[in-house]
Amino acid sequence: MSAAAKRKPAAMRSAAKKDVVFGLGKTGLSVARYLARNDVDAIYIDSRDEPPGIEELHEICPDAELHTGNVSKELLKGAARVIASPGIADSDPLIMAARKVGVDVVSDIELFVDEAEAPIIAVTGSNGKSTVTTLLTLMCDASGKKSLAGANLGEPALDLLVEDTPDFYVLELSSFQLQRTRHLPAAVSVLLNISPDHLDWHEDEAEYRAAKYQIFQQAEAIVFNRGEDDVKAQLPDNVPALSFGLDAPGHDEYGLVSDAGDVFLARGENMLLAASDLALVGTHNQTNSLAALAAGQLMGLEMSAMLQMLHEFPGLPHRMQKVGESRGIRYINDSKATNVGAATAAVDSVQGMVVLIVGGQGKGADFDRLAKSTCGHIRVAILIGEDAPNLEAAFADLAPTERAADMYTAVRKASEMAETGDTVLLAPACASFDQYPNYMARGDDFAGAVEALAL
Ligand code: UMA
Ligand code: ADP
Repeated sequence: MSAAAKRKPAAMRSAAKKDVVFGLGKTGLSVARYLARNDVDAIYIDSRDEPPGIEELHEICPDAELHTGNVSKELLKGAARVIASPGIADSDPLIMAARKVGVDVVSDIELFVDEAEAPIIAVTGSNGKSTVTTLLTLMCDASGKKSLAGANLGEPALDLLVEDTPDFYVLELSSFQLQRTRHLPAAVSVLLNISPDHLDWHEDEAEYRAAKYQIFQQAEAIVFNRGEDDVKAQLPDNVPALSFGLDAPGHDEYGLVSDAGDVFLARGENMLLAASDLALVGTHNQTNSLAALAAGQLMGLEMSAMLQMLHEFPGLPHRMQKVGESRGIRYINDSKATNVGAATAAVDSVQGMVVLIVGGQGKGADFDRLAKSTCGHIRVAILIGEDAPNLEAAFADLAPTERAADMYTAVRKASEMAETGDTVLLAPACASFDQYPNYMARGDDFAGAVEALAL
């Protein structure tokens, strides 16, 4: 596999025009560090009056030209290009102004691929990205290969470049990052699944899907979910593509095979591992495991090392994490289920009835899908956060609902209404930002509330 193709480095771009770095969060600061390392001046802007990264920007670049708050569109007219942080939507007036005058708007990932000296493994999907990205890095370790993981998960991609060149960069890529990346020569591109999300950022579902398909551009090899017909239709011609799915696999594909009452992860006709030997729980994690095996095969990793990892890796925090059990009632934290597809998968992976704690910021989601596909398993849905009224409307006539003003009230109500054998599941199908700084704080609050029940 070849290293990423090279283009003109930032330092050699026109000196007359400056890059505009838009956003002073984690991404913007990583861009500042990268430009400073390359001795390139830029103009920094952020639409907030007091963005979080001001102090750090001045440490990186004491003379940085910075504009915050109500930034003039005139600034964009003379820009070489805009390097925009992922949280800023294309509908932002400054992004629209830049495009109107023909200024290119790119992601940090576009800069990263210019410099990366090792093969890039690019992972996207509506759900399962962090799990598969982490699995791949663990599988690399177990196979004696060095990998560095980052982008939407953990460190911003450009910060990975300061470390020793690894055997592989494993990048978790969001639709926001992919939408502004038009040059991605990945050694392996993995598209796990697509279900609607981020409809408050993307214009519509078609635009969200198109952003996800950007992962295929210039890929040297592809891993895809053969259960997704729309994805199959997007596969480029003449690029090796390896599929995974929950059905029986064809020759060399990855899938599930039943034998004498047991289910096995299999490659073609070869049974690899009993599904019951996976440390991860849920059918969705069987698909994630199959996708990781397929990608790992294309990366040349050792099968036995990969299978050992699947046997050991229990999953990341805040994903189907058991945080308590009492009176035969289990409490599971799946705070990272921030969209309808993830919450549906979480409910599906639970045996027995579910008391579901759900709600937050819906990002324009269609909750009817969630209510219809889960109602048979729901004892009661306890509704939290900003979108509680929309969830109440969606669950009306399908499952009982209760509102709760905060997590402690939600957990107390859930424990009162759950019956022996039930699971109390936090799978919010929403972002957390109306009530919490992030999904981790929400998950911690849930775990704290469960502990406070003094089980
Ligand atoms: N913002 C403004 N004005 C600005 C700049 C930002 O209001 O001028 C706001 C954004 O609207 C957003 C917040 O600030 O609400 C943060 O945006 P950002 O683009 O500065 O975010 P970063 O700190 O750079 O973090 C981003 C990713 N965040 C988003 O995509 C929203 C992080 O993914 C990622 O880990 C990080 O880059 C490093 O690559 C987080 C995320 O929530 C975990 N991602 C979404 C998800 O996983 O669902 C896609
Ligand atoms: P991402 O990084 O894409 O958000 P994670 O691996 O962090 O993915 O998982 C987030 C949530 O999505 C999990 O808590 C789980 O509820 C759900 N999930 C994980 N993998 C899948 C999958 N393959 N299909 C559907 N839902 C999934």
